Amino acid sequence: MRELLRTYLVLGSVNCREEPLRVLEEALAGGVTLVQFREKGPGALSGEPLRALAVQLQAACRRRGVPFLVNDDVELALAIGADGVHVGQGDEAAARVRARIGDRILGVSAHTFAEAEAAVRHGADYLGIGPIYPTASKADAKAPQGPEILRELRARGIDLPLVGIGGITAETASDVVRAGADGVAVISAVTMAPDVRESATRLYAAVAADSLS
Ligand code: 3NM
Repeated sequence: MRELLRTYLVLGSVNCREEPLRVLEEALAGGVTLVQFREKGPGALSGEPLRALAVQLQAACRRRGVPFLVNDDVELALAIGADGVHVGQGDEAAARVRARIGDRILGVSAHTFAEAEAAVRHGADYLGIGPIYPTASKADAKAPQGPEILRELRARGIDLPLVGIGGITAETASDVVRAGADGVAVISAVTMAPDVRESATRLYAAVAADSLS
């Protein structure tokens, strides 16, 4: 799990300047290690177009052997046979999701030690910790916490794989990993980059350099 979290791409059609499949394929070619389909925000797809996009993106991940997770929508994840689900604090409670998805990957967003501790007890495989830096990709994001939150969680005994999220770029990825994350989850640093493939490669290299040291 820790290696899968190194370069974690979160995306939906709303986050892409061009065809989401093309953006994803470029990002996969650049070295993305895990993908979460998160179709949220203004203009988000629903119904059959949502499912069709999920299936298309999942197929691209399969071709590369990269696990494909679905944000929030357990029904959709089960219907298409996704590799896992990521839920926030407001989504269906983690323990219930775990019961429904069996041994598929379960990721949970946590913003405090108490939330992290509860998610561990409820059977999460990894935690998404954020926002680390200010983000424009999530309308209801909480206040940025800096990499310090990761240090605090590690110091207080959270051993589960952790990924930092929120405003992270290739320039700041090192700080996030050095603070205790196994990897970084990003939307805009990759999906909005002028060169998607190159941005994924740079992100992967930044995380890998610190993971080995
Ligand atoms: N969750 P970007 S921040 C999806 O804090 C998401 O839990 C967050 O996008 C959290 O890399 C965030 O463009 C948005 O900042 C991340």
